[in-house]
Amino acid sequence: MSFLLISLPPAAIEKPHLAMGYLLGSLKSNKIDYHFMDLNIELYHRRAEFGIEDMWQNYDVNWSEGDCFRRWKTSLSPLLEERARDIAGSPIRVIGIGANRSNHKLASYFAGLIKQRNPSICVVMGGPLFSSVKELHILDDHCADIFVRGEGEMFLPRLINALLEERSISGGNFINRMIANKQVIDVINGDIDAIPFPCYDNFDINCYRAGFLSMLASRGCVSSCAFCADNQIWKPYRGRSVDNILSEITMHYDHGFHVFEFNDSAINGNTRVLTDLCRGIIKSKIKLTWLGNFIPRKGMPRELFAIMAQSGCYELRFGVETGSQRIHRSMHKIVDLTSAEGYLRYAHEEGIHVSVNIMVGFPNEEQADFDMTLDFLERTKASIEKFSVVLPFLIYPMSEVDQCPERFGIKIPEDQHSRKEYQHWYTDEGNTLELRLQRLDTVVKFAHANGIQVGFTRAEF
Ligand code: B12
Ligand code: SF4
Repeated sequence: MSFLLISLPPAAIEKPHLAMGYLLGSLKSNKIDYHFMDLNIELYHRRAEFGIEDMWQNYDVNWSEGDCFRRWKTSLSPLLEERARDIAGSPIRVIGIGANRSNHKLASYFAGLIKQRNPSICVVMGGPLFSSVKELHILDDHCADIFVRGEGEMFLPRLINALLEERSISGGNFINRMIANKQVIDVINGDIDAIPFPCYDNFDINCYRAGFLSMLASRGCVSSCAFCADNQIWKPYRGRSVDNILSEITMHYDHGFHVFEFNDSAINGNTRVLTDLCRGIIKSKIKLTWLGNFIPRKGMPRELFAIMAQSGCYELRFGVETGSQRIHRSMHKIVDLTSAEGYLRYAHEEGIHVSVNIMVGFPNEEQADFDMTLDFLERTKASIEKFSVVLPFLIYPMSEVDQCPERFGIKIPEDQHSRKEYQHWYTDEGNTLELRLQRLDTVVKFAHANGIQVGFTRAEF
């Protein structure tokens, strides 16, 4: 055994973490001698033992901040030290760790424990955290030997082979350089049909919800919303072919998986592919259930909703955000509100559960815009089952708004030390946290008054 991939918390607990599945699929098809340590699911199942029961709640707990950081460090250190000792004394020579905004301190700490005990082990870190230089600066210089930015599947096997054979990496499609005192390899993302299918052989599948898996039919997004980081992380938008997606679905189906959640930014990035995919599922006669995100943009035919329903679509999450087309223009979001009203109704008529994402308080949102949101909801409430996400506008790290707050008239208070304080931004026109919370409260009350479920919201902001 020469390579070890580690999944750290917090990561998915209902179904296996898709990125890990993809990386394992690629290691397997490249015949790398590997092992997988799913510390996320192990710790989740042992959470009571360590007094960290609440730390996966809504995936909204930041393990790298304040009290949470202190809590896991105190309770998990003995276990992590033991694991580090085991790894250091094993034949493993290269370790891969996936890091995100929430677990980067845990990733650095664990990697540090391993390196202290065996400095010759090479630590490779990858994951969505490294997409911007700003994020690279927050990491300790020595927590890993190599930082990989971008999609890992096609590159990691080449890197492991090179490291094990102590030679330089062969082939192209990457840029190797020093950034923020770190060796950073930027992978140039390629054709996603060429990526081997995810593999879940190494997961303890009984720990997850039965028959449930994540899928990805595309990477990137056809919209460039200013508040979102996904379009910055995944560039450019690339879709898989229908045959490729169908082959993967069939493979998982044959292994007993029949509920699929598409993690795509939007399942309707390419309407033709979506239509053909649904037709392909219907033709194959496999009975599955699926759900995904849907951008309510122009040009989605009525028939598409019928085909989606027939192919097993159970729920669509519509990124409506606001009922003001003016605010959509400011957000750079390609939503067409007139079409959106129709889509919510069509989906509901076809028996698809309609979830809607709402965001209040975009920097230039005025009372008249907010009233339009309430009017939109009033007109469409008969079709809506749930507000999947209802939030005050938050500045997401790496989004356009985060990178250029002044472009949106945003002022950031100087005394902010944490993500929470960062959300106290305001504009000279009177958009304050207090106002955003009032608007949030109005939408939540609207939901309760109309029997609409409320999913993810953050009342404490
Ligand atoms: C679906 C989703 C979830 C689901 C995951 C379901 C599942 N079973 O996989 C749930 C709800 C559980 C979830 C939880 C969280 N999520 Co989330 N999630 C997403 C979303 C929408 C899609 C993820 C996905 O499937 N991507 C596809 C896979 C293939 O990509 P990937 O994960 O980035 O992995 C690739 C590369 O990063 C790299 N890579 C990854 N790990 C490693 C390791 C090594 C060694 C190497 C070399 C490469 C490598 O190769 C992978 C394959 O190409 C993304 C947004 C997006 N479009 O990516 C946000 C996103 C990943 N989530 C994010 C966050 C912050 C979280 C949370 C930490 C929440 C929080 N507390 O804030 C938690 C926990 C993170 C986790 N590890 O799961 C951020 C990460 C930002 C950052 N800078 O770290 C994103 C980018 C959203 C955003 N725009 O802010 N998430
Ligand atoms: S908010 Fe949704 S539609 Fe907009 S860029 Fe992000 S993923 Fe795409």
